[in-house]
Parts: sequence; C-alpha cells; structure tokens
Amino acid sequence: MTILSTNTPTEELRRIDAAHHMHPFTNNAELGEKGARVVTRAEGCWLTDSDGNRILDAMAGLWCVNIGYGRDELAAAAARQMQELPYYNTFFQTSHVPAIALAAKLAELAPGDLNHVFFAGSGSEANDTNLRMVRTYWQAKGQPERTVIIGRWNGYHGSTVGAMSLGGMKGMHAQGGVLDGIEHIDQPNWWAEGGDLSPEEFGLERARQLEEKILEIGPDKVGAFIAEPVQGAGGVIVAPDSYWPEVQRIVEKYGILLIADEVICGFGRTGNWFASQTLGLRPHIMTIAKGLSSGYQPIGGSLVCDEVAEVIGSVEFNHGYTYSGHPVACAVALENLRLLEEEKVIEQVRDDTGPYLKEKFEALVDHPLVGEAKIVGMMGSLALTPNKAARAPFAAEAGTVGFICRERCFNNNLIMRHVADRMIISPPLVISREEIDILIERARQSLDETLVALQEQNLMVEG
Ligand code: PXG
Repeated sequence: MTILSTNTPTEELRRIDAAHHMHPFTNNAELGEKGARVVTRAEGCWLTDSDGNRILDAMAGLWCVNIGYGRDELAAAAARQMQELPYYNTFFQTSHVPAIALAAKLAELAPGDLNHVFFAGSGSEANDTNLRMVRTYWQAKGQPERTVIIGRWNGYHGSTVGAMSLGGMKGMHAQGGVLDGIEHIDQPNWWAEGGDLSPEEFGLERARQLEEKILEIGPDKVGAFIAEPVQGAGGVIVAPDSYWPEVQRIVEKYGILLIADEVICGFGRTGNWFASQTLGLRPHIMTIAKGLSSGYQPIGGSLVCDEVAEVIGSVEFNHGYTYSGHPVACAVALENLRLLEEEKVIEQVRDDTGPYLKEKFEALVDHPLVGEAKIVGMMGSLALTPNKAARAPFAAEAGTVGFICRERCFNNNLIMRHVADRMIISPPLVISREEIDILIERARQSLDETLVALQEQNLMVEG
C-alpha cells in the first residue's frame, strides 16, 4: 500500500478517501463524485488545504477549537502525559492526577453548585450519561415513575441512540431507533415560527409549551428538561428574552431537573465561561465537551450539582466509559483552560472582539438576502430570505439556497456553514479584529454572489 502524506496529490487522497472512508452526516456517493476538501494544517483561525489554499475557519472546526489551532502548549501537555501515564481508568476505586485536577478546575469555573463531574469521551456520551443519571436519580429518590425527559424539536444533543432521542432532529429520528419516554416541545425560533406574535409574546408561548407538556404527561412522571441555551446545530437560534426566565420558573414550579447542554455554548463561546451565566439559567446538570479541550482531544462530561451528585452517590451508578477521564484528554483540557484563563480570551470576547463582531455581523442585515442577523458572543446566524418583510422562506426545498451560499463561501476561502437556509458562524475565540474584518468582507462577497446566482436560477421566489 502507498504511504500517504500531506504531500500526496489531492486527487489521490480524494480517491482513497472515497473508496474507504465513510463520512458522518454525508451522502458518501455524492461526496465521492465531487471529492472531499482535504485539510492538511492549521494555525490560529486559518486552515490550509492540500492544494495550498488558506481558509478562514469561521466555524472553529465543529464549534470546538476555541483557543485556535496550533498551540504547542497543548501538544506538549499531551506528550508529557503520554510519557507519564498514557492511560489508566477511573473505575474500581482508582483515580489519577489529571482527572482529579480537571474535576476540581471545572468545579471552580462552573456556576452555582455544579461541583461534580462525570467524564465522558464526547458530548453524545455525556448526554447518554445524563439520560441514565436522571432516571437513576429519581429511582434513588423513591420516585421511579419520573422517567420522561422533555427535549425540543430541532435541538441537537448528539448521535448516540440516547442523545439522538433527546435531540429533535427529524431527519435523524426518521432513520429509526428513537427511545421511548422522551417527548419534545417546539423551539423558540421566532424568525421561522413566530407568525404574528412579537418576539416576547412568542418566547412566552414557546416556554409555556413546557408547562403544557408537563401537565399532559403528568408532573409526577417528568424527570428533566434538556435544552441548549442557544441552539447550535439547529442554526444558531437565539431565544427571545422572555423565554429562559419563563422556562426557569416552570422547571422550578414542577421540581424537574434542568439539563443545560453547553457542548457548544460552554467555555467562552457566549462571552462568559458558560451560557447559563449569560442567560441566567440555573441548571442541575450541564453537558460539556468541544471547547473543554478546544477539540485537541476528545473529551466530554456532565457537570452535576451537589444535590444530584449526593443522591447518585448514594447508589452504585452502573455506568461509565473506558475513556471516562482519559488522562491525556484531561491533561490537554486542563492546559486549554489555563490558556483561556491566563490569556483572558473570554474577557476579550466579552469586552472587545465579541462586541466588534456583533456590530459588523448585525450590519449584514442590510444585505438584500438577509432577513435576520443574530449573534451572542462568538456564535451567530443569518436567516436568508426572498422577502424580509414577510419573513418568507424560499420556494425551493429548504437548504437549497443555504447550500449555494455555503459553496460561495468555500470558494472565497471562508468556512461559513449553512443549516437549511440559515448561514452560521462560530469562529475560534481568539479571532482578531483584522480577521473579523476579513470574515465579514468574505461573507458579504459570498452573499452578493449568492444573490446573483439565485436571480440567474430564478430562485428568489417565496414559498
Ligand atoms: N450537544 C450539543 C449541543 C452539540 O452541539 C453534541 C451534544 C454531541 O457532541 P459529540 O461530541 O458527541 O459530537 C453536540 C455536537 C453540526 C454539528 O453540524 C454539531 C455537533 C456535532 C457535529 C456536527 O453543527 N454538535
């Protein structure tokens, strides 16, 4: 077999990729025809592909490279840990220094009394932990009938069976395997679903669906509500201001657990360590992953409040992963948190680059294609529309226009993704003002080119 390297010609890499590599969330036959973009290096906010293009990564990989690419400190932390103790588990009454140190650091950073952590290898695994932990908690409290967990349509909590079931991605559910005992309410997406209501009225209406659902199921049967503070994969949906206080009120009224899935929102993405702080949520459990290690190592976890940890601690919780608290992943995560803290990256997002990006990004709403520009910290979205006043969708199948725009962005060496016909960004938190200018310039250029393409293809039509 040929030895492949970053010097192997792109066509050869693409051919072998198509022959052997099954990509996630991809029609692999179509990709095989076209060929994947092969990324070879990265530094700061910039990727290099196998053809030598330099691309501004306004998605931080998959919303995770918060500290930016190419940090030698993280590579050194991994190498040190691999030499000292590459692996040991945390089952059977053992522990190790990286897991102990990371658990303590997370307890220090997390809001409220989220003082305990159950480690996992990913966000999906952590949400599977949460599902099992909630049910075990209510069993241990003598209320075993409280099994139902309520999630939201168009929420994303991962791809394992449990996490997929908690999420509300209809395309995933359609492929089967959804667990019983999980219910969904509608998302607070005012742009697409708000009708004639004001954003504030709509936020209350959507929050009150939670109460209606609890009453429909029976309050003594509901164990928890899970939600992303800002929906990420669903298209960076920022709820109206009225939404979260009402959800918090309802959760407390019925004594159910609140799980804030901060896999994307955590570790500075919204300008605070956690979006629960930005939005005033008081979760009992918080899902973490991605920015925890800035994606340099696969690691996730559940941050758990004192009371839930105490109850779970009173029984043997029959759950865990080989890589729960993996020492190399923990060491890298700790180093990443040290850099985020010492370099004041999150303060910079909150006080400087975040507000700068917000001003420029929201100004894109003057573009003829953009109906809404929403941004919190370093996660933002643009709703594309053929008619702003009516908040109209396109006649073409959802995602047709978004895909055209994404292709224009790629051609302009900007990674800005689409979710249906929303364009989304989530750049590394270390992005500079100069890089923000480049991002906005390329986004505007891509929107202009998209508009021309839509006019040429007769796609500026309302659905
Ligand atoms: N919760 C949330 C809120 C997420 O965004 C997960 C859980 C699952 O994490 P893992 O580590 O198991 O992937 C996620 C992951 C996309 C995209 O296309 C988003 C995610 C993953 C892959 C693609 O936006 N989010």
